[in-house]
Amino acid sequence: MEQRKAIARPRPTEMMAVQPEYKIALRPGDVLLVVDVQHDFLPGGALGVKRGDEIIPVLNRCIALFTAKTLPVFASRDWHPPDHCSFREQGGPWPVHCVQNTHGAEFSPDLRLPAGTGIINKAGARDSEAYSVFSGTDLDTRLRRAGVRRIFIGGLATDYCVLNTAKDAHALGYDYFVLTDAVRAVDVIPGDGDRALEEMRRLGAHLIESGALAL
Ligand code: VGL
Ligand code: ZN
Repeated sequence: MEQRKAIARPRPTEMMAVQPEYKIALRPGDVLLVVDVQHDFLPGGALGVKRGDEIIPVLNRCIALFTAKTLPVFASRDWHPPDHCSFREQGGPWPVHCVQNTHGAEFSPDLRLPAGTGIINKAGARDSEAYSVFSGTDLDTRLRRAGVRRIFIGGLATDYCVLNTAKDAHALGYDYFVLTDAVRAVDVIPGDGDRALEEMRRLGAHLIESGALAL
């Protein structure tokens, strides 16, 4: 009998993404939302997300597509005061990260944000955590003013800010897409990122690879 090699099973993230031949043409009403691509969430940072840097070239290609169609790009920053309640010193779960006006809170210089990018600072109040980019910000107002209907989401981290942003996008009635090759997870518990993607899919998120975006 011939011995057959085991066939690698696709990871859930890959199975849930649409096939590359599936194309989504960008149109007026679309926005790209780049979540928290800041030094502290990148490898070597205070709360570095494993392989988080791999999403930067992917996001840069997305930014180029949106810019080519003169569609808006928004970018969020986790923007904590030095004594934020999410820090361990205050009894929270995280190391000190993304403190306002520090190097760790700056966008990666490799991320090519276009002139006119809408900047959203979040979680700036000491006593409340805010993972969603909608939480305590004017993002919804600004998107509505810009006539946005479909939100394309990439960034960090899948299991925290991306997940909670997607939940709010759902609650607010937007059509929303998660760019599966443009997100990475903290994975405090292994599989958190894949479970977050599954939860978003269940809520109606379209999980797509960035290669599906077309002009
Ligand atoms: C985030 C943990 C703590 C995120 C922010 O941007 O996903 N995660 N603060
Ligand atoms: Zn934070």
